[in-house]
Amino acid sequence: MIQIHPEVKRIEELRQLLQQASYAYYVLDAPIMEDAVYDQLYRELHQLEIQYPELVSPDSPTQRVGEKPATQFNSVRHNIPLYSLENAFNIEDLQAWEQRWRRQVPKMESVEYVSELKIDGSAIALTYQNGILVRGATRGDGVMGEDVTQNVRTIRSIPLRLNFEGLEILEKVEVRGEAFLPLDVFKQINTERQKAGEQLFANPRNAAAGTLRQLDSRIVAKRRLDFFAYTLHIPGRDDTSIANTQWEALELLRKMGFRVDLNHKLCCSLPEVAQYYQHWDTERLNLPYMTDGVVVKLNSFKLQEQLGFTQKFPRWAVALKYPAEEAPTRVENIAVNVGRTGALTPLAEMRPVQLAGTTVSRATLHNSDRIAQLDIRIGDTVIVRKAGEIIPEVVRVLTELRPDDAQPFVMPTHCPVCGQPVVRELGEAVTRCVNASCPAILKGAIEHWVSRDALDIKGMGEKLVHQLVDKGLVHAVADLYDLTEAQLCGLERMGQKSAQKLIEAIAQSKNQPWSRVLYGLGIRHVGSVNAQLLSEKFSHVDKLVAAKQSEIEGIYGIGVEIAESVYQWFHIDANQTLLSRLQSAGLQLAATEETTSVGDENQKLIGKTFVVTGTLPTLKRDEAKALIQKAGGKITESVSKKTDYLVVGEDAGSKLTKAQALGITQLTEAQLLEMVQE
Ligand code: 0OW
Repeated sequence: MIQIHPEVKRIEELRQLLQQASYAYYVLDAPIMEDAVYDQLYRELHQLEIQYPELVSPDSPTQRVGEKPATQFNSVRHNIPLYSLENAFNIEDLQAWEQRWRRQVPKMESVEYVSELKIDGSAIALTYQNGILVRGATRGDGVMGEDVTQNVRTIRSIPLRLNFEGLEILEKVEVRGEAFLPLDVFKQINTERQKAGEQLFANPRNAAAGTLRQLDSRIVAKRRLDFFAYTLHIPGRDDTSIANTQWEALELLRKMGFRVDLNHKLCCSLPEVAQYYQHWDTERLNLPYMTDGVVVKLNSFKLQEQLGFTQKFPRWAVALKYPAEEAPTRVENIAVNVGRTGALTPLAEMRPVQLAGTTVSRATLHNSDRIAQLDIRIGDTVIVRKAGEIIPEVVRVLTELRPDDAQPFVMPTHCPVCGQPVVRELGEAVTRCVNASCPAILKGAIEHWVSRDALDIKGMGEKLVHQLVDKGLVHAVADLYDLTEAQLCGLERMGQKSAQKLIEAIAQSKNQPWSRVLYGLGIRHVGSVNAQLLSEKFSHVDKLVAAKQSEIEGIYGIGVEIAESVYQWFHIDANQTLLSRLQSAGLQLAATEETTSVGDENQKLIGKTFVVTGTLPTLKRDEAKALIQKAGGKITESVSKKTDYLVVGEDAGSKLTKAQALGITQLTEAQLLEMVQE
C-alpha cells in the first residue's frame, strides 16, 4: 500500500505558488506577492521537504541553490551545435550579407527579418526532459561545452520546470540564450572585489562567463545572473513542428516561462532593420544590461532551413555591430591613487578621448604587475577600450609610436599622500601605505567605523567623511565624538536639522556592543566573526591589551597571522591613545551584561564532528572552525567514518574524495551558516 503523505498536497500547492511567484518576479518583473510572504511559504516548503526528503523533486524552488561545490566541470556534447554569428560592422556589410543569402535561394520579393538586441553575456544551452530542466551547458567551442547545470539552476529567471500548456508531447526541448549580469549587479560585484583587493572584472561579459564557471553555486546564486532565451529546438524533429518563424519561437519561449528580451522587432525590409540599428545605437546606453550590437535573422524557419549553415555560422543570421569602442590616445602621466586600505593604485592620465559616448581621460592600471605586463610608459600612445558604462581599460601600447623621452613608471617608495614609507609584501601584487593616520587611510578607517556591521552611524556618507578629513575636523575616529553641530553646519549640503540628526546618531553609536567597536577599529584580518570571538574571550579591552600573543592564538579560529596582527595593533602607541580617547568618549570597550555572547542555547552542533576543507567563499577556514566550535561542534583534521559533516570550499582535495567514498554529508559554507544561525 503506497503511503500517500497528507503533506503531498500541501507540498505541491506550495511549489506551484512559489514557482508562479518566482516567474512573476524574475521573468515578468511583476511581483504577485510580498517578499516576506514568499519567504514564509518557502520556509514552510523547506521544512516539509526536510521532514519528508523522499518528497523533494528537482524542480522544487528549494533545489535551486546550495549544492555541494563541484570539483570540476564535465565536458558535454551539444545535441545541436551552438553556432556563432558572422559579423557586419555597418549597413553596407548588412546589404552585402543580404545579397549573399539571396543568391542561395530562388528570387523572392518580400522577406521578413527579426531584429534582436545582441545581449553581451555568455551563451548557454538548456535541456529539458519532460519539461524538467536536466542540463545547462556553456557554449564552449559550439560542439562541446561544460556542464554547469548546478550554476544554471541558481539563475532565477530560468524555469526549473517548463510551463507546458499543450506541449506535453514534447519530451525533449533545447533552449538557447544568453546568461548575463545586469550592469548594477556587475558594478556591485566589482565594488566588492575592489574592497577585497581582488582583480576587477573588465566587463559584464567576462563577469558572467567567470561566474558561470564558479565551482561553488552559492557564489553564483549571490551574483544574481539573469537570462534571455532566443532559440528553441526540438531535437529529432524539425523546428517547424512547433513554430514556423523566429517570431513565433520567441512567443513560445515566453509562454514556456522564459525571459525574452522584448526589444526584438519584426522588420519587413533591410531599411527597417537599419532604422532599428540606428535607434538602439544611443538607446542601448539606457538599458540595464550590456549589448554588443544587433542580431538580424530571417524570420521564416523554412527559409532558414533552405539556407543552412557554413562551417561556423548560420547563413540566415548576422551580428550587426556598432563602431568599436576603442581609440588611441596618449599617456600624459601615471598618477598613484591611495585607496582606503592603503593600496597604491597606478592610474593612467591620458589626453581626453571620445569613447562609447563619453570623454575618457583616466584608466586604472591596477598594480605594478599589470604595468610591467603592458610595458606602459609616460608618453606612450595606447589603445583604450570602454564598452558602455564599464571602467575604461588600457588594452595595449602602440610601441611603434613610443617617443624617445618616454619614461618608465616606478612605483613610489613613499606614500604620495602622507609621505610615509610604503610596503609591498612578498608575493603580493599590491603596494600599500601602512600609516594608520594617513589621510587616505583615515577616510577608509572612518567609513569602516560608521559602516553597517561596525558602529552603524547613519548619514555619514563618503562625501561627508572626505570633507571632515580634508577640512581637518577629524584626524582619528575618536574625533567624531568631539564634533559639534556648529562645525557640521559649516559643511557643504549640511543643514542645521541634518547636523543635529548626525550628532544624535554619533552619540547613539556609544551604545553599540564591544564586539562592534572591536570590528570597527579595522584591524587587519579581524572581520566581524573574529571580532565576536575576540570580544567573548577578552570581555574587556584591558584584557586584550594585556594578552600575550599566544593567548590570542589560543582561541580556536584565530590563527597565527590574525593573532600577530591583533597583538601588534594593540601595541602601537597611536592605537593605545585612540582606545583611551574612545573610552573617555563613552564607547563600549567591554562586554556588558545585556550584550551576552552566544550562550548555551545555540549548541545546535553538539555531538557532531566536522572537517573543513578547501577555500571557503567568505569565511577563513579557521573562522568556520570557530563557528562550529562555538555551536558545540567538534573539529577534526582528517575524514573518517566518525565524521558527520565535511564543509567544502573551492579546490577541495583528497578529503572531499574520501568523504564522497564514505558517503559523508558535504556542506557548503552557506549551509553551515544556515545550521549555526540563531
Ligand atoms: N547574444 C544574443 C544572441 C541572439 C543564434 C542562433 C543561431 C546563431 C546565433 O543576444 N539574440 N541570438 C542568437 O542567435 N545568438 C546570440 O548570441 C550568439 C550566441 C553565440 C555567440 C553569440 O553570443
